[in-house]
Amino acid sequence: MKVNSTLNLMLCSAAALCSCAPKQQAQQDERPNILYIMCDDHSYQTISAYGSAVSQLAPTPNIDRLASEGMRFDCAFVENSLSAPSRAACMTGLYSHQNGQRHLAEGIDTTKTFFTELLHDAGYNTGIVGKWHLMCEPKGFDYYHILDDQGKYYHPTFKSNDFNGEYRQEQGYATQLITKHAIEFLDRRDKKKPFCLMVHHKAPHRNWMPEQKYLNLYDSVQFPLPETFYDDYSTRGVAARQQKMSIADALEMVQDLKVTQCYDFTRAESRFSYNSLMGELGRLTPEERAAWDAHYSPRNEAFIKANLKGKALTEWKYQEYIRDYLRCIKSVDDSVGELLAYLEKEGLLDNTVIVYTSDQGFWMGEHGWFDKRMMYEESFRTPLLIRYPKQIQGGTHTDALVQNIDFAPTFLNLAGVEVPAQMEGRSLMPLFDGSKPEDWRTSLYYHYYDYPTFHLVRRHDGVRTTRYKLIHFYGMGGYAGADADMRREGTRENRVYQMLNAANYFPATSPDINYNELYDLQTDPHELNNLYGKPGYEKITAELQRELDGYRIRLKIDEY
Ligand code: SGN
Ligand code: CA
Repeated sequence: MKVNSTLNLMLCSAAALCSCAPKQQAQQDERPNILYIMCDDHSYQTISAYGSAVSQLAPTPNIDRLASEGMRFDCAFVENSLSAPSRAACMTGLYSHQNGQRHLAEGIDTTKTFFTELLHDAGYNTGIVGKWHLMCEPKGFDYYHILDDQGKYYHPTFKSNDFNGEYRQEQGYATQLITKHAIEFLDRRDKKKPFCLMVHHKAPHRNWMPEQKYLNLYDSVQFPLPETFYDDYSTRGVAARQQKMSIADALEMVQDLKVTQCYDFTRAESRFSYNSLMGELGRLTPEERAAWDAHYSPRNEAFIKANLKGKALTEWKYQEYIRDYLRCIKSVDDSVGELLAYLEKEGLLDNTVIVYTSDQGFWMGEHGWFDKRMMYEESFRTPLLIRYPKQIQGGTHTDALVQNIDFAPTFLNLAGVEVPAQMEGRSLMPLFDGSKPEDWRTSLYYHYYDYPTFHLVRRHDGVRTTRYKLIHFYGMGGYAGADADMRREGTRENRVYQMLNAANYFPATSPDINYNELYDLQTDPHELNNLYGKPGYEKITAELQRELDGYRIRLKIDEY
């Protein structure tokens, strides 16, 4: 049994000793509440508590409060850097190949237990609002109010048990609506029970459409380029060179950068991008559309007049990409502020474990990229902040290696519920006091499967220790690299593949690959210098290979 059996007792006696706010005393069951806030694609580089130069120019004071009053995890990672796989790992505590959600368009194995089912059975009042993105009904929730697939920024459609499970369009901006529904859940919850509420923001997912009031925010700020912006991938294999994530080429002028004039209908991708933005703009009210045009039209006209080329053009794209992204983050930061204010007002702040995280990392121009998927740091690593004053001292941080499979065991542990033996993750509670148990893990396993699809990131798996990273890129190129699910007609994956193929998305030649990369994160934190096969690295390579093979055998990995 992985659970701390004295926990309930400890919490009950701690609660009995402290002088709580009147409203809090009304909660008879003193087990901690859980508020899990997860944004979609929020990079740690854009949270000011993590200290990057970009974030200092666009601070996130409310999210930072969770760090100054809680713990900042500096080595938090995902096991597969993609939305649905990450969410499936969070719900089940299992790696992708175990929970069935290896690809974006694949369905999770619904026979697997979700931690919310166990919390619910143990007497928790459970809710989820926002992006769900799994192709099954929310399991283990008293209440759900979830977006349709990726969801829309403006006037999105939600499915809810408030609407008898039907979809309805609502008026408003996604981040605000999700916050509103989260607070409604808290207001209406069964106050005799502890709650577990998952708030899953859509923002700041592509195509980064800011809230109206923030359209002009950061207009005059020039954001510094990341050191690796002009990476030439010279020490790396084909996967780093043949992706479609570059700001220079893959970021779409219309959909992503909102320059409506810059379509090129001879390119199927540009047609798609144009239609996509027009669809989004078609959702705006006339007033919102006027505010939108008042911001983007003069900017676009100036851009067209400037006729930028080469680096100047790429850097313009970077600035505009990052401005829109950070504007979306501003609304998310407001949302965190509202939720904290609500908990404070209700006297719930001390007995609620508040988690802030993302479904994966995101490139803010590092290596010249946007999106994620790769095992390189900015995609593999996620922000993670936990505030729980009963056990965590404010302003602390940890470098323990943690992963999204750890959430399910942590929440069960906090609730005093036994953690099922098959869950792969490990409760983070032993880290809360700032120490690290002797037997804490010394490496992490990662596996990305989603090829051939959007962004063309090749399949790879690997291990990361506190200092080194070994990555193995593998698989046949092009459609030959598709697995059975992708090939089966009628599957969502196959439809995605067919659509991309029709848009000439795949390069004429995509070689079959089978190669490794090795990085020393201490001497080369930006992962520019692949050391694999270099003299002097034989011993560490063999050690990491043994570690990787150990995972593959123990976890019964069936492809690599
Ligand atoms: C969409 C985006 C991609 C993104 C995936 C996955 N394209 O397909 O850029 O990688 O989602 O994102 S878009 O043109 O539709 O915006 S994830 O966060 O759901 O994994
Ligand atoms: Ca995501």
